[in-house]
Amino acid sequence: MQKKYLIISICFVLIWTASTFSIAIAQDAHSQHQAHSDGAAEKSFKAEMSVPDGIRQEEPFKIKIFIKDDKGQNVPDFDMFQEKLMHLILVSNDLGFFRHLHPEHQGNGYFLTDATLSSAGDYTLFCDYKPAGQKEQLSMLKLGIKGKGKPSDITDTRKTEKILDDIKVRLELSPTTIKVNQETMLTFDLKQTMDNSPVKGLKPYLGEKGHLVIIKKSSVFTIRNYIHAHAMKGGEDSKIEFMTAFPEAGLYKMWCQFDHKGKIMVADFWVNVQP
Ligand SMILES: [Cu+2]
Repeated sequence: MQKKYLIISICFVLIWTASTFSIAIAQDAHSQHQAHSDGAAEKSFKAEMSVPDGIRQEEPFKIKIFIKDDKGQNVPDFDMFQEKLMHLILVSNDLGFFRHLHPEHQGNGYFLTDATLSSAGDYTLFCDYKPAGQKEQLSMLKLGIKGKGKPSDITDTRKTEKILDDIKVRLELSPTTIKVNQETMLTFDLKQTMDNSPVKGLKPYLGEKGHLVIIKKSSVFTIRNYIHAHAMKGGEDSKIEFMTAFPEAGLYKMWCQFDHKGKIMVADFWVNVQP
């Protein structure tokens, strides 16, 4: 009798863990969307990666990514979202290095991109894709270069201004203290350094005013550490606004990308999320 009870308990824990995990995936991949409830069974997917041996810093190399379904079969077709079939965010584990890449689909679930790493150390890849007719999926991959890396990125949450060429980017938070799970407005206000006038000549980037990736500083990353926010429509031309919530307290780094006269700029800031 006791044994039977134990088995039932274990099954319950497994089911609970599995359902919690799939909810976590859906929330992360759809952090800015309502969960879909089309009644269809949710499929799971995974990304596998192949990179050459002996990657060296500052030397370009190829990243091959294979998207497979839960039966290990290659996924043949993908839906476009934000103008691409795959968005790949490559960061160093100290979050000092950031690249936003768009691997090209070579067919049958095989994607290919070039990449270059700036120094030795460990890196994480957040791979965002949408198998045809399915929800947006997020898979995590890891790679590294052996050896001594650059000194760690300095975590400075007081810095709210950044100069990029002739543009001054100022980060505004509303409310000014970010609390966990609370909707927060993040505004990136762009001014000309020369005369402090609003920046003109912003073009849409990937179909939106700007693109924002946020990753929580962690010793071991999970997909819950990754937030992809969509820029709000309208508002002043020189202000890029995002509404998002942070699922856990802690330190987060954010990278806002925008297109200024054909050049993709990246403004990065640290924020602290209070419990
Ligand atoms: Cu992208």
